[in-house]
Amino acid sequence: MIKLQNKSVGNIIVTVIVVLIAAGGLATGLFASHLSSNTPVEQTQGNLSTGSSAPFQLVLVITTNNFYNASVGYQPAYFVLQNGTLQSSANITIPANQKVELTVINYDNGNGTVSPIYANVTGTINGKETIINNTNVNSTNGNSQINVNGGAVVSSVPVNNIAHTFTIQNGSNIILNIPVVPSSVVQATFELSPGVYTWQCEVSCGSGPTGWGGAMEAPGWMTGTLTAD
Ligand SMILES: [Cu+2]
Repeated sequence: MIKLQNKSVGNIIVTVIVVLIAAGGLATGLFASHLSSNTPVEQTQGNLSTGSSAPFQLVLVITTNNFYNASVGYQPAYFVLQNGTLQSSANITIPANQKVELTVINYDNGNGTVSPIYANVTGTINGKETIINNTNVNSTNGNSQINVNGGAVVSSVPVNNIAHTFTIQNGSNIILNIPVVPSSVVQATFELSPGVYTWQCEVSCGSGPTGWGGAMEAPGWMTGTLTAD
């Protein structure tokens, strides 16, 4: 009886091992078939994202009253709006050779001094930008002469009514220039070839006698890099 029981225990152990091996084989088979069936799906998703006409969304927010340091005080700054939070604009990354829809939300209600060449929209689709909202125009205090009624599509803005610009230049060649009027939301679509670019606001909105100190020369404030890859 004892011997028989031992045999039974042995049989149970063997059975358990066989079941485990079979289950392992089945699991491996399932995993392998899962992998093989997933491979073409992943390729399709990759094709969809790279070949899609949906533009990459880049949202920049300009705020004022950002504490710079004790001697300069408060300065305006660009931020990148990402996952619902404001993040540094020191190093902005976008996909290369893909349409980028840029939205600039500008909370700065003041204008500044800027060269007239930066009043022109440059480097965007059709050389235009859309001003979606401009509280200075919509209020009785506005002097921008821009009629915003559900969005104004413009190729330039009045030079005396520019708060900031988002500009990329290669020497004197302006690759991208988005003039942003006070208290506005501006939208434009552009595309860049691969490279590491420097972006700069061309309105002297910083500190010092020329207004080119402080924020104007500090990455993450009114300048920074933009990497397209
Ligand atoms: Cu600026």
